[in-house]
Amino acid sequence: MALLNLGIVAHVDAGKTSLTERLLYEAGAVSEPGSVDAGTTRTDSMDLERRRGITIRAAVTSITIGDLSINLLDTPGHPDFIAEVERSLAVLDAAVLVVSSVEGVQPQTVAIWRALRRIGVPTVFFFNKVDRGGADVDRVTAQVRHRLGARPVLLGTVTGQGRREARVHPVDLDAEPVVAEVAEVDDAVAARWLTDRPVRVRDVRRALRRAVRRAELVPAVCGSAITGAGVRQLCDVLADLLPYGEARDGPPAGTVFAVDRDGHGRRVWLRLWSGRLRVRDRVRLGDGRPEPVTEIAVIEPEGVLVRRSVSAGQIAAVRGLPARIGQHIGDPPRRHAYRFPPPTRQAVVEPVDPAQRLAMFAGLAELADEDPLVDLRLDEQQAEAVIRLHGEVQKEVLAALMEDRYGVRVRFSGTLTACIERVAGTGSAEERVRERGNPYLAGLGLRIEAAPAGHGIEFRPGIEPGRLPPAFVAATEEGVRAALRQGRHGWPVTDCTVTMTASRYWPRQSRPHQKFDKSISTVAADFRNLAPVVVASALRQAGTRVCQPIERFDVDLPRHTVETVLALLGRLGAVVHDTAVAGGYLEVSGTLPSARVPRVVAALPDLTGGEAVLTTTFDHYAPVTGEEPPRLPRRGPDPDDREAWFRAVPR
Ligand SMILES: Nc1nc2c(ncn2[C@@H]2O[C@H](COP(=O)(O)OP(=O)(O)OP(=O)(O)O)[C@@H](O)[C@H]2O)c(=O)[nH]1
Ligand SMILES: [Mg+2]
Repeated sequence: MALLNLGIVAHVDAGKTSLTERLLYEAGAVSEPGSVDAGTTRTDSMDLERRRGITIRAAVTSITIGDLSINLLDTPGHPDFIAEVERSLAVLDAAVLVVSSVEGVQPQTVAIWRALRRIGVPTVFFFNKVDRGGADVDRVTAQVRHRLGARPVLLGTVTGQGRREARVHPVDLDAEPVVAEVAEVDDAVAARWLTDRPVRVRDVRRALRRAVRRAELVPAVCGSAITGAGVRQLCDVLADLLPYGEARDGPPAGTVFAVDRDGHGRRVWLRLWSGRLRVRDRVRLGDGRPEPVTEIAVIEPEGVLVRRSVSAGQIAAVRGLPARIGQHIGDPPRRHAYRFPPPTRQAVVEPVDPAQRLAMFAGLAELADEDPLVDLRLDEQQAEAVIRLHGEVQKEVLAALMEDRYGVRVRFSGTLTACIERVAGTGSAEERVRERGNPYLAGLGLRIEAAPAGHGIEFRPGIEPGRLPPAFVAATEEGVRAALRQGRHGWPVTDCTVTMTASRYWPRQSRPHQKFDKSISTVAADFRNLAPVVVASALRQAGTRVCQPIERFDVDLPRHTVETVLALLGRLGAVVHDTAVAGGYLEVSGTLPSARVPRVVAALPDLTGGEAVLTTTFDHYAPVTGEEPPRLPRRGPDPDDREAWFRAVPR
């Protein structure tokens, strides 16, 4: 059976979860559509999602339409959870972008549309909420054309718009407006149409399919996720016009896009691109040791069912693999990664009751495993948890999760702008085994070099394979990554390549008549603990530069306020790139350090009588010039004092 992995994506509250529920009902998977407002949907299954009526985690369900099996991925719309959407897009075959026909194109619609285009995901629009007062399908069609630069092909018309009785009527593929749109991108259809010869439905369908796959045209359906109007038609379009995921032969290749826990423990969710993965197969992730798959559950219309294997194209929840989000099995197809904006704020999490410190860390460690944004920083003396944030809702959600799941009440202190450190030059360092007070049974050399912006951290074993047991290479990488979470100025270091240039270990040994003896044999911890010492001196040599997030801003200013507002922006370090006059307003756009945004937001209402609206989005990181945003105190031993490190982390 053909299989389609379909994402449902949109701005917050556009109706993704309601539409997912309605599709389940339409396909006969549930006998009654669940409701977001009553907390009875299948995909908003976390307590917190049901209480708040918002989606926090992407969730998969499955339906069958004719010969086509569809995995539906319902995603969150709130910008605080954009990272979750980013992870989901990486494993999809196609997407439905839901746009409310009342609110129209919203900021997150634009962000998600750009991501879909960049990754090349074939898309269908669903113009939702035609049953609500204020709905205007023509307006939203024009908006997606102008604001998104998309070419929608509207395949339905609506009657009774804005009322509960609104109905949607299909438009035939050989109808004039459809053919006109398709003729724009298909020469064969254009040739017949322009010479007034009849255009056959099957030719239009073929041309339309091709244009959807190439993302030249976007089929659009209108309707209501609540009354079900237009949803049947959406199903037809999905089955008829979208390209199915191809199932390729070959060795298994997959991408891990989520991690969660159920009553039986930890599961990793992966999409298999090619081959087949069976229970008891041993799988290697990165440079680690091969680990056996102990259980496979595949998403099927009846639910998540335990199976002996998962095959190419499918999504499965797998137990046994210590995989992290974003890791790959085998060699997956290269997709254009799209980076949504990184979190630009950070805060320290503390337990309200100091006695719950350990319980808090245990809980946060699990949440960090499920959400890579929860950035836990620990050291021996003073445990502290720092999380990177997109916004206030994310904070609330984390606090509620900690209380619901682990019974720990937490509070946040000191929300700060999250800067990064970039490596300035090149630095090398080496620690030899048992020399100069090195207490660990390991020798290690590392070279750190600057890499282009956006590169992230790349670790290269750099030595011939087999020279060092894989477990020691993995432990070194772990130690390197942990050390880079705090650079010389206390910010995470990124955009660099770290190469292992030397290594030495003592093989497993035992004394006569005894078992393995750790005191005379190297263990993984020796490499994990030595790595930060070598990183610290290599970084000292390379040098780092603190960079702060810079936002792009847009603001419309009433004419009489222009002078005072521009003066304020200038004082706060803004750079104006563009201005345009529109009506009585001056549209101003430019860039501004994130750290200054709150001050502009606070001052605008008074300066403009509440008339100006400022929108900002992350743009890039730039070296701090002038006043550095406040930073968290650096934790752990002084990076320039090796002995202090050796004392702090004894062997
Ligand atoms: N009248 C009407 N209301 C709708 C429709 N679709 C969704 N709603 C309502 O809009 C609100 C948001 O719907 P959801 O389905 O939770 O939207 P969502 O896109 O999943 O929201 P997030 O996951 O939080 O981003 C709920 O109160 C729904 O009942 C529709 O077609 N018509
Ligand atoms: Mg939702």
